Amino acid sequence: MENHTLADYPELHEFGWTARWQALFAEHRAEDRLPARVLRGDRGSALVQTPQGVERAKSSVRLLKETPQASDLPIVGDWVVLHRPEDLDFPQIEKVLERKSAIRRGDPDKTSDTQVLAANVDVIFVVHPIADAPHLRRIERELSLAWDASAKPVVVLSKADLSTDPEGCMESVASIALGVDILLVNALEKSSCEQLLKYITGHQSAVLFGPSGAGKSTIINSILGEDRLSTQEVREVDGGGRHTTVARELINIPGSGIIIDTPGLRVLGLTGSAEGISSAFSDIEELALACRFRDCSHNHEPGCAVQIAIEGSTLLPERLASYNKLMKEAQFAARKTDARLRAEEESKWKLVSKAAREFNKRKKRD
Ligand SMILES: Nc1nc2c(ncn2[C@@H]2O[C@H](COP(=O)(O)OP(=O)(O)O)[C@@H](O)[C@H]2O)c(=O)[nH]1
Ligand SMILES: [Mg+2]
Ligand SMILES: [Zn+2]
Repeated sequence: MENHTLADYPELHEFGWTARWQALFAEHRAEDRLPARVLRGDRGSALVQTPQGVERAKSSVRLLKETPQASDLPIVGDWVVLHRPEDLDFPQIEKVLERKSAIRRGDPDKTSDTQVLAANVDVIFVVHPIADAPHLRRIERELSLAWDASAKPVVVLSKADLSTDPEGCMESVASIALGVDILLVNALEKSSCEQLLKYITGHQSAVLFGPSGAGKSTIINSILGEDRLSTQEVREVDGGGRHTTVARELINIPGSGIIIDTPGLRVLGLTGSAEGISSAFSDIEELALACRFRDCSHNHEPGCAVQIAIEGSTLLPERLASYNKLMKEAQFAARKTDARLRAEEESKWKLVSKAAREFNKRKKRD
């Protein structure tokens, strides 16, 4: 499907333009319409890459009206249809082409159920520092979100140069990051960071995901060989990085692929989906197939294969606790979404029945 001899818009090729986007754009093709990729979404406008260069664009009023969910509005990585009428100062984004993947988190400010952090990525680099022992529970959470995104997760253990036992860290992460490649990286070293490039050959797109101060912006700067993105010194006292990347930004690595930088997020809420968790905890899910009861909660039911694995020390109780915690959180998020959808549905029916009552009243009068 991903055809690399695209006659149309060769200028967009290095930004990830493929046959998929060509086909989706074809429906909207018109004289003053152009395809473009969102490089950065700012409040109210977006920086987009068109076949002719970089421009600032705004979502059209119609797009805003027709998009009920904020998470469906243009976000970094999106491919969009740009309308560029001559009498307007700003090109308008008319349509967001159907995403092939999206990394989401539960939205902490409840404007919608989930917030999309980046769209149309092939690879998600879960960047995690190992200057201190890796935070396995956070990695499990990040991987659960990553597995949900229809993209390949890869764990990048950064600050390997500051670790006293990088190999040991890698081993402990390997025990919880099943089926995932793990890279040891010193973000300050170009050659070390270039390990990431083999995952995005042929102009594929990746996003860097992980806590603030992990080295995400530093990795991109090292690969580019220039200080394109601002980075922040780690505070000596608590070792925590400060928040420096405010915008999510799409960077084209010449001759390679695309990497999207994201700011570290303090709150990393799960979405209502359990699928990512199931993939991230395939060991537990597999054990559970052998539990006597299909709805086993792996607590104290007889014939629980998960508890037997814990007793036999082939599964750590912390990992089961982490799985249970994430599942519970996802179920809560799903209920919240259901409640909101129900409320919307109810208010819609209230309007409909009110309209019907008024209609009947009028009919009686006539
Ligand atoms: N020694 C060392 N320092 C690093 C490494 N990665 C990042 N840093 C430093 O950690 C700080 C935070 O990095 P930054 O790239 O801003 O993190 P971000 O928030 O994930 O983008 C900066 O001062 C970097 O120089 C690494 O692998 N080794
Ligand atoms: Mg940064
Ligand atoms: Zn069980």
